Amino acid sequence: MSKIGVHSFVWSAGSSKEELEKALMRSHELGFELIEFSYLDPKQVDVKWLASRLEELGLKVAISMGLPAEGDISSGDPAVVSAGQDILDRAVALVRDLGGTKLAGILSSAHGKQERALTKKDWDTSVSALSKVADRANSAGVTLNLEIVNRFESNMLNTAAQGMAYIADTGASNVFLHLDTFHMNIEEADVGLAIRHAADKIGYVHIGESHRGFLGTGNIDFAAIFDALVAIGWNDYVTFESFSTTIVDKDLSLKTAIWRNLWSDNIALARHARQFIELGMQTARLKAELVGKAQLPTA
Ligand SMILES: [Mn+2]
Repeated sequence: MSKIGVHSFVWSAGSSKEELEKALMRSHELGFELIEFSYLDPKQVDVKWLASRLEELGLKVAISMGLPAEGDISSGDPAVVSAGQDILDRAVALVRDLGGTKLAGILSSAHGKQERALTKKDWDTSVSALSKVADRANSAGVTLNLEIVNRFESNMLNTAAQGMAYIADTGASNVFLHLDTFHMNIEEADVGLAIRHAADKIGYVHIGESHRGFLGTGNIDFAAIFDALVAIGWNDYVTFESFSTTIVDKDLSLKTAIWRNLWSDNIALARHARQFIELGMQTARLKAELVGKAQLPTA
């Protein structure tokens, strides 16, 4: 069995009690074991209620976010860096208060297309700022999982190797990579090799298709990805992420350039994704077993 999660934006981009309850129930009913929410503002959302609903349903939770320009911890403006650290601290607290352990997403710089290349000074500023957040997250039992995204969404961490260098610079033991097949498909020389190379630093995984729609209907080589995950002994969550103009989040839909309608039936989409991932992982395990087994003559 694989541990499979789903991003709540498959269900809704809203954060009213009714929308959150619907997202929880749909995820649970379709057999997902984790739900990922984009950062929820505790001023708008009853965090205690949400934590108790997660517990009742036996659902694990992860929170993801992308830093805004005004909270870019790689900025040359100390006030902006400090604002970014506050945003990250609040997200860590939310993860803890919901009973989770993982904060994921674009945590080391602003999310969005940048107009200039990153400098060494920007890198060092970010490493130093994130290290301090990681320290505090450690006491809260929360890991920081840095999403590696494509060049149009960040000018900092575009490959797993860059992410590993960044993690090494922080010297922190609770900072990991958050890999996403959609982004890896754009930037990595070889997605399977990149997963193997980063093996012991991977903390969280997004499974998404090249056009972010139904899995298997784009051009991503999922067999190679599932093979690599099995080869590194991955037994943590993989979370299905998909976007369509059916569900619009004002901010994220613009930053991720969701212009096309890839699906409208989210139940069919999620059911298919869960089966696709389960079967893909199962097939990869069967292959690994076959190649590892020498059948010798016994007589
Ligand atoms: Mn992602």
